[in-house]
Amino acid sequence: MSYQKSEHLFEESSKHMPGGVNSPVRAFRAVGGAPVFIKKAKGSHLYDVDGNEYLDYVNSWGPAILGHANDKVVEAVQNACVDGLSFGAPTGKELELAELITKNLPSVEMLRLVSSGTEAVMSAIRVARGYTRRDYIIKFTGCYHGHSDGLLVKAGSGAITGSAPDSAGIPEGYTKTTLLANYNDKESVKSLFEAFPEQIAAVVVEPVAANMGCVPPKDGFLEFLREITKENGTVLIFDEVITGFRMGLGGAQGYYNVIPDMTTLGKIIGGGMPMGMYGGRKEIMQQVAPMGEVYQAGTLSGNPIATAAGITTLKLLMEKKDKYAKLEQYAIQITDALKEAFPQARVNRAGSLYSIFFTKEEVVDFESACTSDNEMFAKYFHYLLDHGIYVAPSQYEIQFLSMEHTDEEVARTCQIIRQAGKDLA
Ligand code: KE4
Repeated sequence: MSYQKSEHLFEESSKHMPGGVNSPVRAFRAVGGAPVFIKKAKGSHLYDVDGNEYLDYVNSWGPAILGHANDKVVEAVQNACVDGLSFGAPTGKELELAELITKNLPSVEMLRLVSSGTEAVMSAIRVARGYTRRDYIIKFTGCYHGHSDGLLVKAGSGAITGSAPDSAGIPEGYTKTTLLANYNDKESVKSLFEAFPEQIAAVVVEPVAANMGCVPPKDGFLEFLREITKENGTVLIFDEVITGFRMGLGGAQGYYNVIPDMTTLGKIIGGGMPMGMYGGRKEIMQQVAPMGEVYQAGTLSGNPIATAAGITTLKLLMEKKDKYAKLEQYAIQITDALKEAFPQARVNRAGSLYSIFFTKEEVVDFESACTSDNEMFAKYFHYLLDHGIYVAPSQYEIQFLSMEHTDEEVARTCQIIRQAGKDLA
């Protein structure tokens, strides 16, 4: 494969944008080499500027669950554009999208649309603090909830592979009310509630940790979080920016049947356009301005183009709901191939979410995830890329399937993975 044009674009982009990218994980820093610059995408395929074609297992980090450039979503966006791009005034599309979200996630009795997952989680935490009149929150080491100041504490995703997990530029005061627990470790949560009685506003958690690689919740962990937060008058926030409409129409809360007080969404509900959502119990959401005293606003919140894409995406997912089982079956096929190819590695899966860790340790939290051999991951990544398979360029991400992947493409992927196991041994 030639990557010449990508390398040139990367060199030029690096003069104008930090790391040549507009989001750190895209820079391939964790795996080395220059990122491939994408020219276009359709269905399950990406096409880079050098004319290389890839089977895509990143899918824009989740939004492209229907496959890229779905004809009906593109048509909905095109039709919306000719009526105006943004009004800064309410539209019926926001109501339609809100109704679709609540229909599939009944715990979201009331919601606010925003423009990113970061904005969604940042806002949800502010509302939980306003509702409880408490300051502390609990997050889990290695979980990532966007880049708002108070949450960039031992964060996952690109915050692991870039600089130290704690970001520069955040005054200590912004994070001293952020308490850290370990994922899948009930005792670490209990001890914080004992140390901060009646002071914890919220527990925010990825119901499947997907930003330290894929780390599923141990049996009973989510149920435990539900109970201890209820006992302490603490708001349980499920950050479903990845799992929402990915693990099924009911998200992770439907998959595991554990119902949070608040939910955040992003990615899929925008169908690839900028979109986020925070919502939950009506008595909590009524705290939000202009109804209540918690302020949050956004020029492009619920804009007519992103809502058009989101509405069409969710309606299509509701029509295709039987295909979620297919996504999970593909993930089982691929993870079986990974286990066969790399018997020394650990492969985690939750629904159709999965990732490989090049470590002999069982990976159940951030500490065990960090025992992975990142150099081996980089070799694996580039082997797949050179064979036309585009997976996440970091050990601490997961793979995303689309409903456009076919039996043949998945079988070919498994064959390449098995060959990688032989060639990289
Ligand atoms: P955005 O602000 O990137 O839309 O969403 C932040 C966010 C919030 N919560 C969870 C669970 C998330 O995974 C994310 C963002 N996910 C990363 C991928 N690990 C986005 C990719 C990137 O940062 O470029």
